[in-house]
Amino acid sequence: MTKLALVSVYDKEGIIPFCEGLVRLGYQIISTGGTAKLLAERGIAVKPIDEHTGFPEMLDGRVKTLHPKVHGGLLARRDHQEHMRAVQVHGIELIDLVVVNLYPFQETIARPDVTDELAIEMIDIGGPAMLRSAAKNHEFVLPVIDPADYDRVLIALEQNQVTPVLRRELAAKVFAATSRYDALVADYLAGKTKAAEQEAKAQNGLQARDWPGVLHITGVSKMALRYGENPHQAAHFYMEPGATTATIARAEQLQGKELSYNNIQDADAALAMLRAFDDFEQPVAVAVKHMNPCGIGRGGTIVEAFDRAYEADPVSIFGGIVAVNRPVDGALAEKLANLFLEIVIAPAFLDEARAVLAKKKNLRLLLVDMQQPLWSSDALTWKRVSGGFLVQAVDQAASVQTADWQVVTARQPSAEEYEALRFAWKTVQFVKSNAIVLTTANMTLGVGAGQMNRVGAAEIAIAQAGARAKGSVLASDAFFPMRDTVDAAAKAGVTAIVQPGGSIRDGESIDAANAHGIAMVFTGERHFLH
Ligand code: 93A
Repeated sequence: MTKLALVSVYDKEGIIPFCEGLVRLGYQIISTGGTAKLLAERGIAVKPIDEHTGFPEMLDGRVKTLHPKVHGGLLARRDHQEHMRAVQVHGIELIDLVVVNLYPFQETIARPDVTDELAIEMIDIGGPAMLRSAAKNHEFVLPVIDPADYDRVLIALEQNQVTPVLRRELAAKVFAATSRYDALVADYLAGKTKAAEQEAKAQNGLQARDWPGVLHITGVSKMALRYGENPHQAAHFYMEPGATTATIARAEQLQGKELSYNNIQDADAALAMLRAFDDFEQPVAVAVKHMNPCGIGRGGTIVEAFDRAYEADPVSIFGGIVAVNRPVDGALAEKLANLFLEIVIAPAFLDEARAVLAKKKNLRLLLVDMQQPLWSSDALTWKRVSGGFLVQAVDQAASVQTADWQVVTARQPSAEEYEALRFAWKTVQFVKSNAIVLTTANMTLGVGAGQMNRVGAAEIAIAQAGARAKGSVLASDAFFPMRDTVDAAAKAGVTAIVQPGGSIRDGESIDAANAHGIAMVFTGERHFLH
């Protein structure tokens, strides 16, 4: 039996090749006015909707597809005898696939010349109705709302791979989109136009379907966030289809308030830092504020590691995010519950810990699989700039191989200093540039982040470490342009330094280190983080 596809799209991009593919697969296409006209012009066999329903498109197009021959064909259960008898009696043909995208209400209300009449006319009624019917009956009808899905739907049809999972995903996408559409209409009618316009702008700037071409991601799903970095910024969270439970996108939230935009960013930074210490094969705890580590500790137990992360900076951890690489037990939960924290991330929470933390209703607990890798080896990261995107490979903190390091001073680091330098070098990679950290082998002591000059970052780290700076080591994310940081470190009592090297003035910094009896190593690898 011929399969029927109902195609009615406002945004006609990509529809020609999709329909050509459907025809190749034996579909007969039924279509509404503008879409039918375009398809016919391009030589695609198409039956106009009025011929199919036996009823004209009317009321300026307000009634085109709102007809039992359409909705009966979409909603009838194929495994239901009565349904099948009813469609036969009434001459209703079954529709197998629906391709619809809606009148652009968002874009319309964002137009500077928008009138109320125009906005109201752009409230799509028939389109959402068809999509919802198809999505409800997705077991038998495939609803396609997003042009970004055309290719993979076609491939799935060609290969006979239309799985229940795909059907459900497409159906969920419909209801997510139509509910959002209705919410915008409601906002508009309620006079909340500013919010609606902002939403429209954010959507225009970030259409999921723009992404595949740029970033080779298909099937991205998105979640609306209450707002972005600040309340006046609309925001969404786009989630890659292949994301694993090792990622923030697929972390399981066990309790607490909904994640905010800043929460997601900070949690992601915390998780990346934590996982970077995998090769240390020890319990590690990190505390994060504004995507910088305020304390990182390691120890024989997770409680010891956390105590160190806390002691590193007991002030900044307030309102922060804690990530640990071992299960949270009752003892750690008690400590966490005594603090104000936004999120705790862990590979497991023991029942005793859940009971303790349940009292902190707002505290978000995220369960993350730490057995799987966080990143694939070819993972990309991107940043929006005016007029485009910058895309680059993720800076994946490789295991710290001191064998690759080059000692540039007369004095070699001692074994203990080496261990501390490894810890410091790993840490500094996760601090915003310019970055300087002071650490022992087990904890951070001072973190100087995001300064415009390097010695400024060093001064902050040294001041924070205070008396603890004596006997510590220092790491710098990029080379020293002059000797001032080495001098400041020596004055504070730092005994060893790790930095990439590579400045034309390296000689001056090496001389300074030698003069102060500091052991210094070059890694040859820079880790800017902006
Ligand atoms: O005016 S409607 O709400 N009434 C309808 O019966 C209807 N059927 C399809 N809008 C309707 N549509 C919409 O028309 C679709 O959602 C799609 O956006 C658009 C396609 O129209 P055309 O094929 O004439 O360009």
